[in-house]
Amino acid sequence: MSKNFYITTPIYYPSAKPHMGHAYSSIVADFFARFKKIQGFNVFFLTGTDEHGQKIQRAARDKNMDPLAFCDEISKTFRDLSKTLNLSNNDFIRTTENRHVKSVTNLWNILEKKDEIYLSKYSGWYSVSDEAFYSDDEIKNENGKKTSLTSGSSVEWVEEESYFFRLSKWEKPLLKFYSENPDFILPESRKNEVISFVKRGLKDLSVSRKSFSWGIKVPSNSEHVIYVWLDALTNYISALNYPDEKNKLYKDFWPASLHLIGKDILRFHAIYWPAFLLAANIPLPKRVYGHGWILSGEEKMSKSKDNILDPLEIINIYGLDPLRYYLIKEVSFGNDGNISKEKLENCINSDLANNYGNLCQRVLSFIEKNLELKIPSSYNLINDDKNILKIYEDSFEKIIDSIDRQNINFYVNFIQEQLFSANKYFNDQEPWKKKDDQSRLNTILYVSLELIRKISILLYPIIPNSSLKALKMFNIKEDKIDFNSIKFHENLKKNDKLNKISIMFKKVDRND
Ligand code: ME8
Repeated sequence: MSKNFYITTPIYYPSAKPHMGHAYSSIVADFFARFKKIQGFNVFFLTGTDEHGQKIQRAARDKNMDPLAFCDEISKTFRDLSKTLNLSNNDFIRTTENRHVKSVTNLWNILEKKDEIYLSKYSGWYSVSDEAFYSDDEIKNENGKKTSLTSGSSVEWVEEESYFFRLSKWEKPLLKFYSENPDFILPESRKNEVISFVKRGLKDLSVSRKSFSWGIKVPSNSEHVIYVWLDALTNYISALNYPDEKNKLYKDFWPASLHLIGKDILRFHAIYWPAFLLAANIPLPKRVYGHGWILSGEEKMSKSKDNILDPLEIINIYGLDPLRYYLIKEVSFGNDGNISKEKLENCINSDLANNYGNLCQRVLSFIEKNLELKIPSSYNLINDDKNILKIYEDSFEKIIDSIDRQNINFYVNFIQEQLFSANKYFNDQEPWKKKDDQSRLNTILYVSLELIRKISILLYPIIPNSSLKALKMFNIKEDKIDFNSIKFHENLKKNDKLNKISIMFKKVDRND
């Protein structure tokens, strides 16, 4: 099995500053990247900004700015956000970079040379907000305004000379690919939507525009710019130095392990992208996962609806790790979810401060008082101890499997159950009553420490800063975190001095 793992987020439009939806995709991608890293994989994690096309050109024009200067400014806010969110991304790609322009131009040339692209005329509906073409049956009439049935964004009529990609030709090969690779599109329900869409028949796709100039020029005809989605999707290979297919990054990481996206852009990733790649004879990514939306009230949050939640505001009030924990735990992965202040505060007070932070402090201060802050020198496991430790051995493969199917819900439930059990264990074993049975006391404390170590490792991909704070107790540094070690119980070095740790989570005072 390949020990390389390549994960991507969508590259975001820098038409406005980032919002909670963007933060959500990035945080979840970071969760997977960090998990695979501690599992021992060589991980490449990519994010970035999608800077060409009419949407960006218009946004820049509205601000009276040159499109590149406009993108420079807003792309930076996305790059800054990736730092604020503590993302472990290896690269941040901008589609205005030379490396990307070279890669897209090369892909276009291949497609044109293989006669996969031809010149004709497009007439139909176009949504600048979605940068998508829609057919008549995908449009509705709303108060005299034509809008897309799926996204609700307004569409305009476009009639112009355009290059077309022979998408129709790839209908059968795509269906064959989906059936031979049943896990290519997840979750299952989204896969079925894609398959039915393809089965209804694919029309050739317009892949160039002539009526504006902000884009990568068609190499053989500078009157046209390449359709922004053909441009944008290619970022996933540009970042690996495509077209240099012999270089190490490309060889190690293509095909991608996981394109993590929102369900709004599934069609582009699960139909167009594999079709372009099939046509260019480039291997297809292994998985496209379309997650749900963060809603604001009942609606998808988006700039055009003016109902944006700003991740920075939440982070300033509550801190980063609580937000990461909340988004990963409370949004049932794959489905839509809401941000609720009350639920977020519950997560902080109950899960993080009480069940996790307090457990760490309680065990540590007990050991400080009774064992001079040292890891017990011996232990002698009885059934109660063996049972609670064994859960980690028994669930080990299931945890990995759940991550490999993007079943975050299983992972999060497992941690919650283990936090509950660890607290229950410490309470039920009543170490404070075992002061005259040193052997039993040592064993209870050793097991409690082991549980804290294992749970902190499991929490690392979700709340890396807080987990590292807890692991500092054992002097475990970030590069030494090993997920595989959770199934072994003899990790702690007897008699080693533990470090005291500072308070991990501040409870929210509900009367504030
Ligand atoms: O579509 N809830 O960029 P974009 C959850 N540039 N996730 C959300 C969200 C919400 N309310 N709103 C946005 C584009 N997202 C293209 C992508 S990729 C080659 C090109 C997340 O800025 C989600 O991942 O509109 C969604 O797919 C993405 O941001 C769209 O970002």
